[in-house]
Amino acid sequence: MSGLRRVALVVPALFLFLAFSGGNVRAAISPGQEATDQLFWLVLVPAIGIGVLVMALVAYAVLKFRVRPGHTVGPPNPATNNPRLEALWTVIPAIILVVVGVAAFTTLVTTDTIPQNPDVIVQVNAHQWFWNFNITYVRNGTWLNTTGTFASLNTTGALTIKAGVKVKLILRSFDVAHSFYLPDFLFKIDVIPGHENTYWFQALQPGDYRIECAEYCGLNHYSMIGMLHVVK
Ligand SMILES: [Cu+2]
Repeated sequence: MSGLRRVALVVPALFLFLAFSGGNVRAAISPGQEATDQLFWLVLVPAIGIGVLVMALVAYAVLKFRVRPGHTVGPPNPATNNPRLEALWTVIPAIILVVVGVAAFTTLVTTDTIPQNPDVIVQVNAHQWFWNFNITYVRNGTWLNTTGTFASLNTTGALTIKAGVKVKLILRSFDVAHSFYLPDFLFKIDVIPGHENTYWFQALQPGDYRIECAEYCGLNHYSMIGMLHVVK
């Protein structure tokens, strides 16, 4: 086996190994995070393979066809117009684009379909410079909290949610534009004055997750940090 052929086999194998071992290290944090990560690896691994192949072909052509003593003139009748080759390099990228398009669309269906019957509705109120949460538990279409004694719970800075419940978010800003960012869940949604945005998540793993503001919103933007506590 030639050195070049060995590299052509080992490099994609290495990337596939890294992709699948890296992708499976942590259990899914939410359905949206899992779908987004899968799409990321599905695009990244072939993209690296194609990138390596193109760079290898460029390096091969540069070395093989460089101008050097005794090799200053090209072949007398270079081959042109190869319909088979042209069909291949049109059809293969088209197939890749269709696969990526379908995968991206199915990912969006998972991440952006807000449940019709959420277990909890959280109104996220963005202020300069803190997050305030109005938490309402929804059971059988009626608005109740866990104990059934009051309609909602209001907290600032931290939000506690049970693992597994479907949470619908209604996001409002009371001053300037902010952005509600849950890095571990791989989602970010704008919070804009005068407009309500809605989104959702379902936390699958108990733990503490950072909430950040991802839109520069003034002097203390950096301190606009909150915490999502997911409990069993
Ligand atoms: Cu902000």
